[in-house]
Amino acid sequence: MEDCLFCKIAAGELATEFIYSDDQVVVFKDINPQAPVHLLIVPRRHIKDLNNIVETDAELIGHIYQIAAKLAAEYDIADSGYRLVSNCGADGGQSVFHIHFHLLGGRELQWPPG
Ligand code: D5M
Repeated sequence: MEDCLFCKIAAGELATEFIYSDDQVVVFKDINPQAPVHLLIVPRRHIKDLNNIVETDAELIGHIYQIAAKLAAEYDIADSGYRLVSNCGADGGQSVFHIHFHLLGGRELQWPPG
């Protein structure tokens, strides 16, 4: 999608170092980290937000969760614990309207979030 920041990052149009990438997703460090580990898992295909997930995206979403667990193990936060979050809409705190999943860990996270 034109003028979408995460579409441009996924397409390699911006100088962003990928922690992980495959044919379905890219993963990179959040520019404004909220925890010692703060990665963004982003599907290559443009989906605006959680409201736009459809039945045929089930495999993609499952894949994203698998990648999150794999990265949590690689970053040594699997045992201590971590959070996978997708903000949706203005009240949900979404600022980039290309769906993405925040993988946060490396410190004790508070609940409820702000
Ligand atoms: O999360 C959007 C997140 O995207 C927010 O935590 C900052 C991050 N961000 C924005 N631009 C970049 C670039 N260029 N690289 C890495 N991270 C970025 P949301 O849930 O939509 O508020």
